[in-house]
Amino acid sequence: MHVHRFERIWLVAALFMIVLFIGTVTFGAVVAGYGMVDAEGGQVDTSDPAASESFRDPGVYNGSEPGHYDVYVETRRFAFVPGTAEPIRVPANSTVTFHVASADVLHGFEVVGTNINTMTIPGQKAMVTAEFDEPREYGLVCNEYCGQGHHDMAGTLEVVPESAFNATAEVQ
Ligand SMILES: [Cu+2]
Repeated sequence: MHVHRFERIWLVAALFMIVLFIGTVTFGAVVAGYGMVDAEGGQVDTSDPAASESFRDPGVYNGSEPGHYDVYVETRRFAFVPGTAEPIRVPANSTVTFHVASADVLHGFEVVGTNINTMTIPGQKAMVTAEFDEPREYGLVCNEYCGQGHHDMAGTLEVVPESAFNATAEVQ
């Protein structure tokens, strides 16, 4: 059977792209550790996340070790609580686990400029752990379309110098 030269070139190119796409997805899942929100965080009651066993009142909490913090964030149309009305503040040189739950519909929680990025699926708590070395301000955005105010759903994460972090006032 004769296959035209151009057709052969396109066949090879298409095959190459399929292998490339499967390769990037496999790399992300196996090497880079990207994954779906799983059952690890436990379930939350969407009508009142704070009342759920696996959630707390939104805010910053001391973690299990010194230098570790747990930050509980509710995503709701169209704000992060905390994050939008008042910034989330954590000290530099810390390890922070974000526990994020939706109080209504599907939202996203992305810390701009980092690889912290998760969906917040109603009824399911999402967890992401990250280290912050340097004082810096980060933006927060929702990247799942959640309604007519979605484009306004943004917030701030402040990583402040350790000396400026008032642990007793800022940690619940
Ligand atoms: Cu949104």
